[in-house]
Amino acid sequence: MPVHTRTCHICEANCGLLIETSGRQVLSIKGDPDDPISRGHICPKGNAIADLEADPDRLTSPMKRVGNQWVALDWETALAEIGARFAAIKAAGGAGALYVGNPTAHDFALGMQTGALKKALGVRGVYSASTVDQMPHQLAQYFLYGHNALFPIPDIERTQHLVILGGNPLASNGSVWTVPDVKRRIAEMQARGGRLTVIDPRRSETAGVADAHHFIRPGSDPALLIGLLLALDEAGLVNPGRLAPMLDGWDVAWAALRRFSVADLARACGWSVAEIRALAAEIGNGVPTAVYGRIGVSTAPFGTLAHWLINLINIACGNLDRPGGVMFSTPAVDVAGSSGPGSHGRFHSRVSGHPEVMGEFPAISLAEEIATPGEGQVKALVVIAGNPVLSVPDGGALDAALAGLELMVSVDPHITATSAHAHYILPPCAALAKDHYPLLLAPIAFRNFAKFSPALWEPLPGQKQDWQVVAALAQAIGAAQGLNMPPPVNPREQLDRMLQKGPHGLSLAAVAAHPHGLDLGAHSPRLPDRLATPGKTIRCAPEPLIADLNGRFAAWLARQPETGLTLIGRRHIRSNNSWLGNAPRLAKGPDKCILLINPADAAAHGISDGDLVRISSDAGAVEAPARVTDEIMAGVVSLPHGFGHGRPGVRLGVAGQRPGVSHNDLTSRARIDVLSGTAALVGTPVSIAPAPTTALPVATTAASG
Ligand SMILES: Nc1nc2c(c(=O)[nH]1)N[C@H]1C(S)=C(S)[C@@H](COP(=O)(O)OP(=O)(O)OC[C@H]3O[C@@H](n4cnc5c(=O)[nH]c(N)nc54)[C@H](O)[C@@H]3O)O[C@H]1N2
Ligand SMILES: Nc1nc2c(c(=O)[nH]1)N[C@H]1C(S)=C(S)[C@@H](COP(=O)(O)OP(=O)(O)OC[C@H]3O[C@@H](n4cnc5c(=O)[nH]c(N)nc54)[C@H](O)[C@@H]3O)O[C@H]1N2
Ligand code: SF4
Ligand SMILES: [Mo]
Repeated sequence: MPVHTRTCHICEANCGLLIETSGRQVLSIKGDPDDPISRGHICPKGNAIADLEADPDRLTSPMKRVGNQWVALDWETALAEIGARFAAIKAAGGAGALYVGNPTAHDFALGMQTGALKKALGVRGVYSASTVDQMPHQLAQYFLYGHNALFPIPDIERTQHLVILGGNPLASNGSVWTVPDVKRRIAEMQARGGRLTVIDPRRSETAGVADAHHFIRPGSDPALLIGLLLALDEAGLVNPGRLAPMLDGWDVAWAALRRFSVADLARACGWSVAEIRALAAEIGNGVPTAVYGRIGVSTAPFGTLAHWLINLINIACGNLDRPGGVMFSTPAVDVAGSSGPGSHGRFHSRVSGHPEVMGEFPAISLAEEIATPGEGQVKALVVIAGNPVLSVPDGGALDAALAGLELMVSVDPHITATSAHAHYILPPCAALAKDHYPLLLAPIAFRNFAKFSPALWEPLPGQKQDWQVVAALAQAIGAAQGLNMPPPVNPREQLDRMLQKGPHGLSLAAVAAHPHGLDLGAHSPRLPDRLATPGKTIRCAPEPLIADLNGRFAAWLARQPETGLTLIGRRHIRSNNSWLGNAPRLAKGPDKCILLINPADAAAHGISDGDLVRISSDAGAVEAPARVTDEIMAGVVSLPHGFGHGRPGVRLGVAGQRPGVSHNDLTSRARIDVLSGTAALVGTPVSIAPAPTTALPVATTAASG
């Protein structure tokens, strides 16, 4: 039986797979030992690709909602109707909007079509999963290095000390850091005498293999990070080395930081001054060290400040652009070298005046843009590969708002909590009928690599690949308004051009000649050339960051320590946001939608292990069973996101059997990192109580929006 080499499209790790097939049936999926990057690693989600291909709930033709019935349509009719309805809405003064979800980042061909769709919809700013995710990284990099896509990547193969704040790569398989087989790589680092330090309000799976784990109060990482910088300074350990001539505003940054005292900062993050000094002494001891922060620090009220400070620590210790520290990649397609640097505040959102960031509006502002009458009110929405009702704070408000749209189109294989509101669902074919190239992921990999995986087979008759769906949708919407639309981008040709222009001078054929993947080597120092700032300097004290530090952060610090219970999330190796719950082999096993609660908090609230708990916030209330465990710090509870498939209309047979509740029925649209527009998903103030014994609906949400 044929065995195909492939890259897993599900998460950022990009593991190499060997897929054995018979006809169009998947017989087995294994990790590819000859993939130079993943070396045979696979997680349960990679195997679940077989379930995704065979999912009986996957839609196979365009669907139109008529009353509460779904009616199958052919593509031509669906696209013509959508075009005509959009043109009529536009003519009557309504605005369009576009939300782009996470799987788009894993489909290079799809991402190439969104520009045309923006043009057809007439939108300037888009909404995407980035503002519930990594936008603070991008904004900090835009300020510091002059380009939002200049991601410093931990050099795990050479580092001697990896410090992880707010990331759990053993569950997530790494993020903004393509690092397949991460558990073994951590073990290899430890075997050569290196250390792993994890800073997390939960003793996560990654903390479980760390040499040191410290709890931290949710949302307080900037206090710790400033404390570390001040302690490095006090101990005489600030030594940027060869970076020193590149630093612009270095003294300005330090002057701003020195207004804070380590004692106040320590109190705010729940550490002692001695603990901060001890970690600073380790970070500053001269061995190659990589400080890395991920979603637990990005999706927090001071996400951009946190990433600025992480970069400053790496700079202060000479670990930026140093083997074994954090390094800039040299990918086969150089996104940072061939795209615009990004932007901030060129225009603002209509209702709340949020500044655009990298051409995006905050995802939390979509609901108000739909629900608030007036000129420019969003009346038509296209969602591509997204499930914002479950993924964006205050899903209840978005749920209510979506119901009021005049036209909603979802490009999604499933009827989900979000696409259930659509007037039309345009389903793509399953993943194995699509090409794969890690266009946006290879640039954030721990090593440079390239790998092209052609589709295993053609889409079934009547089905389309995602890029074809979005290209056709853009043409239909544009044509109905009489717009002069550019022809669709041919993904293979475009990728070939990008590879040829890239720093390795490759081509699609040259990459495809290596079906297991092409290793392009470890990262090498790139500064100052790689900087995209006008004078090739690192702008250490960007004015908006200093203002945020002196304003919002200082005010927050003055209020610390705050008491009261707060909520954080978590990921499970068998999940991927909201969209793998229908794979039988991932759904089986113990219930995952469980609230973790510290024994002290459980006792204080009269909650025992296994009890159903009612969790309430300003946004709403949900109920979930409790697990009492000291793996979560006192004062913090943890509930995973991506559940809540019990909402009306959802058609996910397997996920629906244990739908769970949505974390984002508790998160608030009011808690954001103002600079980047990114939602604060961690640290939501909540109260808990044993659930009343009378049967309640699984999820209830405060009516709002
Ligand atoms: N509370 C809380 N909320 C969070 C997070 C958190 O940590 N805590 N994490 C946030 C993060 S990091 C992210 S990235 C967002 C994700 O937010 P979203 O991207 O909005 O949502 P997903 O849950 O990833 O849903 C993806 C959708 O795409 C569909 N889909 C899957 N594969 C394909 C495909 O190949 N093509 C198409 N067209 N559709 C496909 C699925 O059916 C699903 O409906 O969630 C965020 N929300
Ligand atoms: N299995 C699985 N893998 C995934 C996904 C998934 O849903 N499931 N989603 C994918 C996506 S879209 C993304 S963006 C990545 C995310 O990848 P990661 O960033 O590694 O995400 P998490 O596993 O949620 O780890 C975040 C950690 O931050 C901690 N944390 C929470 N609040 C704070 C805080 O205030 N400070 C600190 N220091 N820590 C805090 C949490 O306890 C948690 O352990 O994962 C990707 N991979
Ligand atoms: S770690 Fe990520 S890329 Fe690797 S098999 Fe699992 S889901 Fe796929
Ligand atoms: Mo994400």
